[in-house]
Amino acid sequence: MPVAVPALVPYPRSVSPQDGAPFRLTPDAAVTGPTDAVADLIEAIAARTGIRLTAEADARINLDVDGHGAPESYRLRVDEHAVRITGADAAGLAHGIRTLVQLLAAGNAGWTLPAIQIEDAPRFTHRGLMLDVARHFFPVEVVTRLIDHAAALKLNVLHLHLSDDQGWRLALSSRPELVERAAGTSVGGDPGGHYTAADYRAIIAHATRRHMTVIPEFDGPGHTHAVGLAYPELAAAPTITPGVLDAVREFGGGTPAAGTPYTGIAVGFSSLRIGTPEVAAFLADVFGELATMTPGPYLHIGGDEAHGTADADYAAYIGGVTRLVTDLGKVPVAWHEAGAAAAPGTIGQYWGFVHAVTGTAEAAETTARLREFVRGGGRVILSPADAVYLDMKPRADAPLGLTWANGPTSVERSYRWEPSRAVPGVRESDILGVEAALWTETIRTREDVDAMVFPRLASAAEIGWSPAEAPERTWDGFRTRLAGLGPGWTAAGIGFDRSPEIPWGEA
Ligand code: TNX
Repeated sequence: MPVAVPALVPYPRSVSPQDGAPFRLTPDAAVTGPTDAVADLIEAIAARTGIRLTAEADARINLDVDGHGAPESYRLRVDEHAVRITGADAAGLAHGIRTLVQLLAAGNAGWTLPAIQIEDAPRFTHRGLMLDVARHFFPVEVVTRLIDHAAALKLNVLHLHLSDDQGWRLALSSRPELVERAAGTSVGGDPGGHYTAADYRAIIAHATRRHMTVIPEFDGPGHTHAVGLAYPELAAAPTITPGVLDAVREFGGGTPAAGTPYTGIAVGFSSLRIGTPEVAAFLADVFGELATMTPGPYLHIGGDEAHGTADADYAAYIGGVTRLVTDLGKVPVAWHEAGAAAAPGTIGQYWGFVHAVTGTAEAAETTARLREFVRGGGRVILSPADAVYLDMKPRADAPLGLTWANGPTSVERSYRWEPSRAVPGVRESDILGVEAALWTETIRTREDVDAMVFPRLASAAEIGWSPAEAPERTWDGFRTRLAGLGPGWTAAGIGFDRSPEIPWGEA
């Protein structure tokens, strides 16, 4: 009997269940194809089922790459006798393998795959996850594991937020004092940490194996208190706004003071001393070295919440840094505030709300800024905070997380939004993609990361990958399919949030 709707997330472009018996996965099935993909499939199937296939020319599971179709697309066919996955490229083949793993079902006949034909391709080019390693630091193993689980949902970008008021997290040989003096602590006085150049290479190598691009971010001109610990002459005195005092009252951590590590969670008080030759030399060193260390096309320059920077200085900074990055041969990415000042071609990252983009003066300004990126030939990454900020509490009584983005973000809210309707005047073709973000003010451990990222990352994954209009693209359809991912997540040791919105069953 054909399976009605298989538990696939993100849902593929076209799924055709076939009549006919399922494929029984037995240890003698064997697999053939490109070496990396064969190894990937063997590992993924072993992790899920305990069955370790062998690589043999005469195999019943065939993998190949044929160069036909959109980037990252694939075709998958299963019948009683054989499985074939054909990728347009190596990334497409890897996505097909992830789909195959989601199709595996355990029953009386052991592990089987339903007879099925799937044709699939992503809706958006950019499907990302941002991890803030500045508010709390996470070691390489946590990051590589997250890469694996994000790639399983067909994400293809890892954005690392590598610096903030609380710490600088990447060693640079041009500026060794940054990690010597500004990486020792995290929010709440927790231990800090940093990546060596070798660690950074290891993260990139792992991401590359998973067909993911790493985008590193050095945030400025705000979010730079830590820079002043290493180089006092580069930092302006903290600007203590009423908003900063409110945050100090609500969350503690003390008032930021120059030269002292900051362990609270207020934002918007720090600024580089723009216009000085020292700052210009610093930025040239930092972005120059980062460009050399990073094989991917993008460098993120931050640009958010610079409340301690005068408008003219802010514009000068954004213009200068985005030109610097462009001259280094990379494409700059910036938070949406930077729109009016960024060099042509800069990608804008939107972090406003899904539903608050009309009406207020601030919303109108944000919209105008996003259009500026597009006018300059850049595109837009959508990270609406009340849908894809994974640091928002999943429920009011959840132990971890913040609530500023319009209260808690349920799984349903993380799923119910449509990119092409998020920002007036930003059309489908202006959108590079979707990126979920895990800020880590309240997130301290790998277990915390799991509990906040899963299951809501799956919503962002489906919104970034799946076609907008499909019968399965409903909240009810999604929550049922999402429940089907539970057993695989449990087998992989992911401590996901067992949200009561999802019919998890025994998984
Ligand atoms: C806003 S969104 C920030 C971050 C915080 C986050 C907490 C954005 C570009 N900036 O500095 O960590 O809220 O949710």
